[in-house]
Amino acid sequence: MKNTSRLYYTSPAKAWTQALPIGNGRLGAMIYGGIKSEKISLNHDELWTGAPKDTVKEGAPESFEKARKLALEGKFHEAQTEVEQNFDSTWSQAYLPLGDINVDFESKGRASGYERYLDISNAVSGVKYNLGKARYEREYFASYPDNLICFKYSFGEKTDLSVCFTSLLRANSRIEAEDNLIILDGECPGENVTDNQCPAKRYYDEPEKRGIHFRAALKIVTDGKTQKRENKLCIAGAETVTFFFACVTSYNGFDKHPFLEGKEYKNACLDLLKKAENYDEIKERAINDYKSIYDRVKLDVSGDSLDLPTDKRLREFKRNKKDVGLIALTYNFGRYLTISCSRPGTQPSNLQGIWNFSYDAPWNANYTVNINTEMNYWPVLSANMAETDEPLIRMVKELSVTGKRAAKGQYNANGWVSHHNVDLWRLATPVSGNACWAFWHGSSGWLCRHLYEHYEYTGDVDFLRETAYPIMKSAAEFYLDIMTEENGKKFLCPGTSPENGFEYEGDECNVGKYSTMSMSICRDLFGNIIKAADILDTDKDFAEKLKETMAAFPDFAIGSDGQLLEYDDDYPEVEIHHRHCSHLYGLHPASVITPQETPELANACKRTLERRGDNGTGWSLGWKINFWARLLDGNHALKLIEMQLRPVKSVGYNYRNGGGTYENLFDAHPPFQIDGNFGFVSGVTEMLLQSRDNTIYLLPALPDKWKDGSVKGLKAKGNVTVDITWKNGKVTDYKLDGKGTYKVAINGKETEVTL
Ligand code: FUC
Repeated sequence: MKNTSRLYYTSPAKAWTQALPIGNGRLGAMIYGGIKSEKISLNHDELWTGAPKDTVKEGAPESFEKARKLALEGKFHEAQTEVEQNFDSTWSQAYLPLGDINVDFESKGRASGYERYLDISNAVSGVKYNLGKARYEREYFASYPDNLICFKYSFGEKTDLSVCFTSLLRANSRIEAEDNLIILDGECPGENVTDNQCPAKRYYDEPEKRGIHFRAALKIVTDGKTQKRENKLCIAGAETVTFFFACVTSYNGFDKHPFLEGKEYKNACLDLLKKAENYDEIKERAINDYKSIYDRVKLDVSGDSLDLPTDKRLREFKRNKKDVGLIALTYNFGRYLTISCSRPGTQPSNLQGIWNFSYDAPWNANYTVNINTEMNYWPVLSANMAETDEPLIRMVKELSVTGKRAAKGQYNANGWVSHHNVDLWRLATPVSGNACWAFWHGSSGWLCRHLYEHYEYTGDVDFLRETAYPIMKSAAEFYLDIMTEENGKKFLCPGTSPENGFEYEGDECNVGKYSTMSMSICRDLFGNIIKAADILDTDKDFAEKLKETMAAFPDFAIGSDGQLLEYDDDYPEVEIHHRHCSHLYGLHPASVITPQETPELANACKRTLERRGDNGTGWSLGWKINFWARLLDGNHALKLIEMQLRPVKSVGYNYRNGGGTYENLFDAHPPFQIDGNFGFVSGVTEMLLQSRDNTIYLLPALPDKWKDGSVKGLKAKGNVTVDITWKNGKVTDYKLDGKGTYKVAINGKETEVTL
C-alpha cells in the first residue's frame, strides 16, 4: 500500500523533534504520545517579547555616508568597522513558547500494540495502544474555523488521570474545578535585550515597559469525577475525556502598546471555550476547512513506497534511496505545515513556523529575511495555497510603515527599507553584530517580489493596484535614493552578500563596493515595477527612470573559474562551500537569469553551484533543489532531495553541512528550522512545473528515476491550474484550467494554447 500521507511510530517521542505537530495558523501543539504521561507542548503565534519601539540608530545617515566613501576608496575593512560601530542598531525581539499541558495516567501494566500517528490528509494526530484488555485512544486536531485545539481520550475502562498546565513565562495557572477549567494567565517579557550577542529577556513592572499579556485555558468534559488538587485537575473513573484549548493575547497590532493599548483577551478566551461544545462538529468543520486547501494538490510518482514507521523509513531511505513515496510524504507534510502555521489573520510563519519549546529559541525564532522567511513562502502560490500568503503580505504592508522610518532615520532616504531580521513589531532597522548579516538592506526588495508573484499567480489586478504596487514603488524609491554613481555606473555601495565574506588585503572582509545579490534584487524589483506600471497603465515617468537606472547597473560578471561573481571583483573566497548562494538570486527565486534567455549566465550559476558543493544546512539544501530545477537538471535536484532526507538525530547547531530531516520530518538546519521543509516543497514543484512570461514549462526538471507519475492541481502564473501525467519521463497527458493564451513547453517542444 502506498503511504504518502501518514507519519507513524511504534514508540512515544522522547525528544521534541520526534513529537508530532498540529496547528491552526495561530495555535500550535507538539504531541509526545507518552504512555504513563502525555505531554502537549503549546504555542501561540503572538507570544513575543517587547513592544513597539523606535530602533533607529542616532547618527546613522552620517555613518552610512562615511562607509560609502570608504568603500569607494577601496577601504573595505574600514567601511565595515564604520557600519558595525556606528550604523547598526539593536537586536530583534524573540518568539516565546506558551507552555505544556501534562497529563499523568494512573493506569498500570505494559502497553502493547502502540502506535502514534499524524494523518496529514485530515490533519488529525493520535495515539493508540492496549493496556490489558482495554484499548486506549487519544486523538488531537487544531481548528482554524473555531480557533481551538481539541483532543479526546477514550480508555475502554475506568481510568484515573490528572492534568496540569505549566509555562516558562511569568504566568499563574489556576483550577476552576466546578467548571472543569484550567486557566493560565500570563505575560511575556517587556524586552529582549542583547548584551554581547547574548539575548536576555527582561520583565519590568512599569506599565509602559510591560509586554504582551495572555490567557490560555483548557476546558475538560468527562464522564469521570473531577477534583482540584494543588495545581492539578484530577479526574477519577473516566472512560472518556474531551479537552478544548484556547488562548488569546493582548497583542493589538505592530504599532500598539500591548499593555497600555492592549486588546481584551481574558473574556475573549473564555468565550471561545463557551462556544466549544460539540467535539464531533468542531472536528468536522476543522477537517473540511483543512481539506479545502490540502486536497487541491495530488502527487503520485511510480516506484517504491514503503509502509514502515516513519523513523525506520528515513533510515531505510538513507540505505537505498528507493522509497519515492517518502519524497511524496515529505512533500505533502510540507504542505500540511504551511496550512497549519500560516492562515489569513495569523502571524506569518517564523523560523520554526509556530512550533517552539525553548525560552531562548535559536536566532530568537524570529523572521530572518535574508533567505529564511522568504523560503517559507516559496511554495504557497505554485502549490496552490494562495490564501496562506496573507500573513506574509500583511507583514510586508506593516513593514513598509516601520521601514519608512528606517529609511529616513538610518539613511535619510525616501521610500521604505528593511534589513535581515524582522519581529512581531516589524523591526526594520539593522541589528547589531557583523556587517555580513546586519548591514544588508535587501529584504524590502526581496519581500516585494512576493507581492508581485502573488499578483502573477492569482491575476488579481486590484491587489496589484491597491496593495502590491505602492509598496513596491516605495521600496524602489529607497534604492534609487541611495544609489551610488561612479564612472557612469550605478550601484548600491557599500554591499554585502548575506553572511558571506571574501579575502581582502590578507584578511576576511564582509563589505565590498557592491554585491551581486543587492544588484539582482534591484534588477528584479525594478523589472517587476516596470511590468506592473504597464499593466496598471500608470507612472510612465517613474518606469522610465527605473529603466535608465537599470541600464547603468554593472553587468553580471563571470570569474576566473567560470563562476558568477558574488561581489564587484574576483576576490578570493574565504569559505568556498558557504551555505548561502545569494549571488544566484537572479536564477532563483527571481528569473533574471534563465537557461533559455541567458545561457551563459546560467552556466556561470551552474559552475558556482559546483564549486560551492552540494552539502549545506537544511535550507541550503532546499535552495539548491530549486537552483538545479531552474537549471533544468532534475537528477541533480533529486540528489539534493536525497541529501535533505538524511536522518538527523542531534539537537545541536551546525552551520555548515549537517542538513537533513528529524524523525518527525521537521527539517534540520540543524537545529530545527522550518524553511527547509518549505524549500523542499517549492523545489519539487519547480521540478514538475515552472512558468514565467506567459510560458508554462511542464516537467522542466524531471529526474530519470521518476519514470511514471502524475501531479494534479499545481498553479502556473496567470491563475492556471495544471495537471500532468507522464510515462517513461514524457508528458502523456495534461490539463490546463484558466484563461488566456500561453506557450506550453511539452517534451522539449513549445505549443501555443488558448484557454
Ligand atoms: C541565517 C543563516 C543561518 C540560519 C539563520 C537563522 O543567518 O545563515 O544558517 O538559518 O539565518
